This record gives sequence, structure tokens and C-alpha cells, in this order.
Amino acid sequence: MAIHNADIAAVFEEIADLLELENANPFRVRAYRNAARVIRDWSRDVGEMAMRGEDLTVLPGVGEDLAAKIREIAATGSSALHKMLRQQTPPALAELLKIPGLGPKRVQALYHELDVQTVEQLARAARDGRIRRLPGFGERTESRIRQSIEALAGSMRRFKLAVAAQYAEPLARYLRMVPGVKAVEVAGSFRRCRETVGDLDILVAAAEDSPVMERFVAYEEVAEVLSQGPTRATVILRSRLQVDIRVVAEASFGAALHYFTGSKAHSIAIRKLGAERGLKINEYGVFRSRRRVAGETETSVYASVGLPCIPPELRENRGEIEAARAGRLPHLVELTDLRGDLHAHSKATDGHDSLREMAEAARRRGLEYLAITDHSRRLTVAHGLHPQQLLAQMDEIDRLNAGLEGITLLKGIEVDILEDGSLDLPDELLGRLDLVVGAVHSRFDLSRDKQTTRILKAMDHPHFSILAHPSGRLIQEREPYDVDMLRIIRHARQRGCYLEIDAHPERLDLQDVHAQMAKEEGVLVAVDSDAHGIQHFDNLRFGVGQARRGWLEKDDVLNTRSLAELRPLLARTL
Ligand code: DGT
Ligand code: CA
Ligand code: CA
Repeated sequence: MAIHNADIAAVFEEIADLLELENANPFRVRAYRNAARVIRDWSRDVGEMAMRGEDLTVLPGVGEDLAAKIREIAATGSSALHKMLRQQTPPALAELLKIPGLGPKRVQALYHELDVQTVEQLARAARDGRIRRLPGFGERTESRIRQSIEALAGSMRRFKLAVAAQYAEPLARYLRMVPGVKAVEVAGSFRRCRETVGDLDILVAAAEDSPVMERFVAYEEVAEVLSQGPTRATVILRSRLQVDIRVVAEASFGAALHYFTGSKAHSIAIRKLGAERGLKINEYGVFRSRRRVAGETETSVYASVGLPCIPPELRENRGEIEAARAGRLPHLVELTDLRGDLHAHSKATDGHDSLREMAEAARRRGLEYLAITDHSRRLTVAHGLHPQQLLAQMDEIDRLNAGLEGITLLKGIEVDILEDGSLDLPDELLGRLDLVVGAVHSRFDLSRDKQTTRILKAMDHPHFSILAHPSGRLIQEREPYDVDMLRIIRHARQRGCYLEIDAHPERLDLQDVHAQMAKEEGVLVAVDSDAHGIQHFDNLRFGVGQARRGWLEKDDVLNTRSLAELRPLLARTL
């Protein structure tokens, strides 16, 4: 039974949680957490590497001890340390650590004083006002806990898009190989590139005698079959991701694909348009009386209501139908439109690969330029660069560029925006770079006004180029900080700066609505990988997905420009 990187990562993540609950050495906790992240993002199958006896210490942050743990998990599906920790501490407690405001000490107190072990019990204790009476908690903490639980309830059962992709794509490939299968599409929110998905909706067109249903429930990742009929089934994968499948005849495939891609609001609006024309639109086709008039392709469904085909990423009933009717649908940006990447890290700070390795990987992707933007000194956890180190890196980039063909490295920095809006490195030094990517990495708790002013002030620096991951959120882990995004976008336009969509699967911000806002205000958006290793260029597709959800076209994206067109855009004149 194959073990996914995500499974190994989940074991390490839980070991880290449980160690943290036991107040273990923070370095040990962090080692497991870092390794979990590295394994989850690794481009190759780590379990397979282990089974082949390959050297696992090539994974950054993985020493002999962790390598042995990985081999153990790959061979046995579990780890002795993990089991032991689970016996000592109820693993459900680790769930409580995910609630903002609860650290190990507080979780232990809740457990020992109130016998709170699960999120449900915690919610009840908060509702009953029992938490405020514990020493070190108080009324404010209690109400924050209550709010956090509510926020979590809405997000916990969802999967990040990139994680869902790890399960969806192999399953789709598996189904495509079943005899009699004509087409397979993963529909639903996954196809619309929403940042998280609740479940997968897989649509299959197959011949009547195809064994696709039997094969589906026999898929090795299936943990539970919730329901199974001749044309539909629902299962839970070992990852706990739910999958709905529908099998239809080829003649209905377009109509079913349209129905199951959603969003619900969009399909209902289209169905209504159909009704106005005397058409009945459902998952089997488009019908006039009993006669099927369309439905084999999605394009035919849209054509039946007089519209061009609307890309899935736009189907949220947010004006796309009106735009389609008026012939104003955007021609959305595509992955292959990207000519470069303006935010990436190297070994010099918290990246895993050298400048040359990063450059060559970017070139293999067909990129023409790559900006190296390592962290600045303030970010000590990432070994941020001091001025001398940055100067040395700039020299190294010059030397490399002299020898590299087909790709140009740009000199940049991801400079910390300090609390007062100043930048972590002197303007004089920043002025010698090709671009300056600025980011907030601290004090996420400032008031809306202070946080906004902080960022506006940062953009006033003469060499500021791009605001990185402008909301600071980590999907399902950290809420965005509170800012006036419209003011920031307008200031960027005034100052000649840009905003980023960070393609890291946990970031994906600018969010779709803000990307659209930037477009409307005439501010270009950079779609960047924020790669910390060569495999992370893979994430660019998720950044492009978010850009498409924000209605961005090729020309709205800064790094669709050639290097020659880019340079003048990076030269600040204001
Ligand atoms: P999710 O799974 O929460 O991330 O979001 P979706 O959009 O994938 O929603 P899901 O899985 O509940 O349903 C998949 C699609 O099926 C949905 O996008 C539209 C369609 N659908 C589901 N229920 C209804 C319904 O009651 N009416 C219509 N017209 N379509 C529906
Ligand atoms: Ca779904
Ligand atoms: Ca579903």
C-alpha cells in the first residue's frame, strides 16, 4: 500500500503537536514540524525513496534520526514514537493546539482542570463560562476561544487545493485506465480552483458495460464506501477526503460537467436563463419538451442559452454571466503566459537549493528570468541577510548570469516591513537591486488603520517594487491581518508599485476578490512561486488559478512581460 508524502507529514506533524503538549524541547518540536513541511512539499514520493533504500538525508532538515523514522513509517505505516506519545497524551488534545490563542500550557490546564479533551468539549466549557474562571484565562480569552472554534468549524473539514490535487490527480489517472471509460474530469470547487475544497466531485463518461464503479470502490486509497449505486457513489479516502463520483453517458457529459462544476449559484442562474427560453437544463442535458437539444459538451450547454463558454474559475455568479452576455468575458491568463518569477529563495536564507539550481529549474519551466529574493536580517528564524551578505549574493548573481544561458537571475530581496513602515535594509542598498519585494512578517495584530499606514509608508520608499502575500493569511491557520486593501491598491498605483499573488498553497493571496480589485484599479499583479526549493515552481499553477478567479488576463500580470519589457516597469519614477 503506497504511503503518500502527506501521510508521513501528518505523522510528523502529530508527533510535533504531542511533543509540544509535553513541553518538549522546542528545537525537537520544530525539527519534526520542518521535516513535515519539507516532506509534504517534496516533489518525489518519499515513501518510495525509503523503500528503495535511497539516502533520505538529502531532504533538508532530515538527519539520520528522522530518516530512520521515515523508513519506519514507510515500512510499517506507523512510528513507535508516535504510538508512545499517543498513549501518554490523548491525541485529540493536539486539535486544541490549532485553536488560535491556545498553547501547550493552556491546553494542559484545560485538560487537567476541566477535563477538556476535544474541540466539542472546549466549546461547551466556553459556552458555560467555565473557562474564564481558570487562572490565566479570563473573559476575553474565553470569548476569543469561542470565536476561534466557530471559525475552525467552517474550515476544518476542507482541504487545501494543492493537497486535494495530490489525491485527485492520481485517482483521475487511475479511472482513465478503466476499460470503457471515455472521459474523466474532477469537477466541483476543485475545477473552479477554490483555495480549499470540501470534497471531490468526479465525473466519468463511460460505456454502459464499463466496470468503472467496481474499480472506483476498489481503488487502494478508499477507506470507506458510504454509498454505491450503478451511476453514483460516495467514498472516503484514507486521507479523509470525501469523493463523490457520477458516471454518465457520453451524450450527457457536458451537461453533467456543467452541473457538477457549479458553483451552485452559477448553475442555478444558467438554468433560469434556460427556463426563460423554454429549455430544461439538468445534469442529463438541455431539453426542449422531451427532446435533447444540447449537453454533449459544456460549450453546447452555454450556447443553448446564447452564451460563450464561461471558464470554471469564473463560475461564482459574480457578474460572469452578465459579462458573457455583453461579450466582455476576460481572456484569462494561463500558466504558459508566465515569462518569469519574481519571488524565490535560495540556500542563503531558508531555501533548500543553490542559486544555480534554482536558475536551472526555472529555465526548465520555460521561464526567462527568476528574481532571487531572500529574506532580510530581521527575519532571524529564516537566517535573513545582512547588508554584507546581500552584497556578496549580488556579486554571485553577476558571476552566474555571465555563464547562464536562457535564463537571467534578477537581484532582489524580500525585505521585512517593520512595524513603523520602515524597511529592514537601507534605501541606498535596496537601490542597487533589480527589485524589492516587501513583506509583513510581524505584528499581525495591529489595528486596521496602523497596519494600512505601515504598508503605505513602506511603499513610499523609493525602491519598493512588489508587496508580497499582501494579506498575511495562512489558509486554515492564520487569518489575514486587518487592512484597507483598496487604499493599499490605490497607493500602489500612485507609487508605481505592484501586488503579488503568492502561489504557495497556504498563501494564495491576494485573494480572488482583491486581485480583481487590483485589476479594476489598474495595478498589475505578480504571480510568484515564493519557491523555497526547485520543486516549488510546481505551485505556480495554483497561483495562476487564483489569478484566473480574480479575472486577470495576461496583460494584468506583471511577470507575463519579457525581461526587456519588465525592466522599465520595475524602475520607480514616483
Ligand atoms: P465544496 O465541495 O464545498 O468545496 O464545493 P462544491 O462547489 O464542490 O460543492 P459540492 O461538492 O457540494 O457540489 C458539487 C457541485 O454540484 C456544486 O458546485 C454544484 C452542484 N450541486 C450540488 N448541489 C446542487 C443543487 O442543489 N443544485 C444545483 N443546481 N447544483 C448543485
Ligand atoms: Ca465538492
Ligand atoms: Ca460533492
